[in-house]
Amino acid sequence: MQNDASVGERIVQLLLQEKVEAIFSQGDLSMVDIQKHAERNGIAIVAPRHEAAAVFMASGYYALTGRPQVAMGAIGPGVANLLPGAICAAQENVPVVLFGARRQSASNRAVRRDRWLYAPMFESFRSICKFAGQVDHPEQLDEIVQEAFRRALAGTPGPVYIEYDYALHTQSWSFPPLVPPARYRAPVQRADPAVVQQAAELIRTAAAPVLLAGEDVVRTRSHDAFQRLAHLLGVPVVTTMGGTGALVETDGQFLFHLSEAGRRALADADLLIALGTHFPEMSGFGRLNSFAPGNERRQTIVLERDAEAVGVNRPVDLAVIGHLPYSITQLADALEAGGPIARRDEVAELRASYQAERQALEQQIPSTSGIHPSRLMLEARKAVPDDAVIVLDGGMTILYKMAFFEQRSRDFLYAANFSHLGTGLGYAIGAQLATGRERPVCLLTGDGALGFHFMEFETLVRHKLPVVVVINDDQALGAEMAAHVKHIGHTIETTFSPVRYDQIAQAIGGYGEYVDTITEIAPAIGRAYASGKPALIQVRTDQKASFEHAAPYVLDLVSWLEADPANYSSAIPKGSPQVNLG
Ligand SMILES: Cc1ncc(C[n+]2csc(CCOP(=O)(O)OP(=O)(O)O)c2C)c(N)n1
Repeated sequence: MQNDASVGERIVQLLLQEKVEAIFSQGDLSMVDIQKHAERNGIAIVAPRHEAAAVFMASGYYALTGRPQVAMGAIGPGVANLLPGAICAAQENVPVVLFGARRQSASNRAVRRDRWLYAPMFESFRSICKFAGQVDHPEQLDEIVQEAFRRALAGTPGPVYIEYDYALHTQSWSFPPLVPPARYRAPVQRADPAVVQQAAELIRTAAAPVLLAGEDVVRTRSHDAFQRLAHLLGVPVVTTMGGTGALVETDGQFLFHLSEAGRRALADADLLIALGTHFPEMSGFGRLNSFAPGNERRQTIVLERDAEAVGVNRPVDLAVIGHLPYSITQLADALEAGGPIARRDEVAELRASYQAERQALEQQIPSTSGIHPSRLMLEARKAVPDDAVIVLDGGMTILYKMAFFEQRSRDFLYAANFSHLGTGLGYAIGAQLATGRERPVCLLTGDGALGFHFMEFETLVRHKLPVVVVINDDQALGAEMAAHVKHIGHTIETTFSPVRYDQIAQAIGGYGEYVDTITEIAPAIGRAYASGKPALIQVRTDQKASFEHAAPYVLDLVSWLEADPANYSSAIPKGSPQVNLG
């Protein structure tokens, strides 16, 4: 049966089939028909104040649901502003479906200068997205949207871009019957049982396996399956940064991979079982830094959905290709079917020494005249509910979080590969929308990071999203200061004037408090949650903390700059000006 509809309505029909629940876009004439039909069909429409943040919001929504959402920009500059968000989504392997309105097709190809609301952007998006398609005629629409979802979700996920002639989108066309997603893209696949069996045997014969959980465990919502596997094996568990939350850090098997205990577990391991990770640089590609000792004699199994990602960052011995919720369960089933598994006694001892190490780190927090950011994290941990979604943004703030703010919930959002500052508020908005307003969400952020998209606080207020923002306000780009002090002797453009973000939050309609004593941090965060409003707790911290005392693990994390042979600067003799990394 033919289906007479406008192009905008047809786009919405195609999105509904893909279970899209939110479109992040401002109201605009160039997408008016899409918005009209989206609203009629119960798709939430949430406007960002900057279109890059729309992409971050869609990414946050995906992180909590595993389902791609849509971001759109107004014709011309609105589309241009999507670009940085798209670049970040590509690096974070996030499937966001981007729609960009474009001037009428004839005008697009005309020889003209200085056109209004026009820039050629297709090639820019095509160079960074997994797919980019142009709709010049209604008949092309279905296949382009289908290809966009197919490519966004196949293999390693990523953003896709659909550009459409804006004059077209209000026009009607007689469309063919809708084809359901199951008929135009392959369902997720189970792993080959024979390979799963091989993996189970390798694990059974290993003396000391270690589990490494990556971002895909979290993104595919495989927490239960992973926890079952981890508890079945009773071996140490480390996670990549993006895999934070795969196993809560209160679990007796969790060790931070840069801690002494984590390093010891890795050094002793004869088998690394890596799940849903490409071995990111921040985790030493799975072979450098804490993964280096014993690496040559260690075997590696990967559970991965994308065959193309296997063996790139480090060699592997066995690849189990399949959708993680299936493959992890298949592996756990195969292990269970093989009879009881010998427990490793060292885990309890490693965990005890890990906890002692964390306590020692707390004792080593220097006393500073202002609040040390480490203390901020310890105090925040007391007041942020255990089940809160934790969103992170900033520079040094990241390290303070890792060392002093224990991850007690399964949900953690951070641009772990690209480290794109300014993602935090958008991620938090998407996460809060996806989980509903009852679930606590906390954004821990540097003041620099917050500044990139601070007006999104108004988006929180407009949509009554009770995110609690906690600012590590050192009035600086803290992470940049050490290099400046060391290299220049002073800092250039790394500090900010004092800003009362709490008062701005109040003026926008949220809850705000300014805190400059340690004992007030936790009560203020408690009051923020009790307010039920979007809230902002501004904690004034010591500016010098970031460069006078190195944050825990900072040297390990930056050591990748020197450790990777692919980084040719390490071939230049140390001390020469070119390699002064600050
Ligand atoms: C969009 C973007 N711009 C610049 C950087 C480089 N950068 C990394 S950390 C950092 C400082 C961040 O400052 P802040 O958010 O205040 O956190 P702090 O280091 O003080 O904890 C900068 C500028 C980046 N990662 N992303």
